[in-house]
Amino acid sequence: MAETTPSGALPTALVLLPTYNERENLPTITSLLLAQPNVRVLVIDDGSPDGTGAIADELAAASGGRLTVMHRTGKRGLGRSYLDGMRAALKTDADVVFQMDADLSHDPKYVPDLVRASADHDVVIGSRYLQGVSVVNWPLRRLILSTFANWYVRTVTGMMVRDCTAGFRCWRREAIARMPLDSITSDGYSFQVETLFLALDAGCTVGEVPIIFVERRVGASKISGGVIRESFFTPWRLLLRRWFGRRPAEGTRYNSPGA
Ligand SMILES: Nc1nc2c(ncn2[C@@H]2O[C@H](COP(=O)(O)OP(=O)(O)O)[C@@H](O)[C@H]2O)c(=O)[nH]1
Ligand SMILES: [Mg+2]
Repeated sequence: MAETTPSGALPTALVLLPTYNERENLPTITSLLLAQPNVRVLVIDDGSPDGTGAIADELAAASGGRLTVMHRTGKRGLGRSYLDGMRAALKTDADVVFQMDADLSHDPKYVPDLVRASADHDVVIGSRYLQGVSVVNWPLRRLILSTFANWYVRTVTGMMVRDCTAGFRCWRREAIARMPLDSITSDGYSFQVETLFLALDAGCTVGEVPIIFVERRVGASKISGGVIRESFFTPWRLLLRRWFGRRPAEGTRYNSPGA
């Protein structure tokens, strides 16, 4: 990471890594992440039946404190996991906080690119749709679904972001502190859309850097019909809340920025 913080130090990154049945992928992705200086990892496991949580504990024990594990016991969900992870991240001194899939679709080699771009933006998206379509190994059906979803979200909400449903993101911790985390209800792709929408409403600047997304080689996708249905209604729900919901006062901070 070439860029430095105002104090001259390298920015520290905390990577939030939600897992559900990722036992084959977790050791590889965490070793690639921890090979980078100034990167720490928080695995957020939802009681994976395949024992991912126990593997995460073993990796944590061997990490010298750079990898920690949150074992969630509440209702399962990607959005809920990220919200718990973001609340935990606010209590750390990390400069930036990553959202990232654990199935190696988001290559850790892009982490420095996103950190660098975070010098100019509150939120940086690892984007699949900046230079045409950079997705490898997706069936045509999935590609059409994702491209349509992005067009749909952009058209309804007016957000000028190429990849609104991307799950690879780098937030300045300070930007998360401005988010109304308790008001976020959606899961899956809608969670990505809702957080982006609220970040823009909170005055955050958003940048995108290109990545090549590679579909997982091992394990199974957890995308469900319910998640796709939710994506259809979410943009409208967000607009209605913006038009008719209670507006936060100028400069509202929802969360303490932490340590
Ligand atoms: N903690 C947690 N992680 C999840 C859940 N569902 C999916 N994930 C993780 O979220 C990431 C993306 O999920 P994936 O199934 O690959 O979604 P896809 O890439 O859209 O097909 C992976 O790291 C999954 O293990 C969940 O309910 N809880
Ligand atoms: Mg995946």
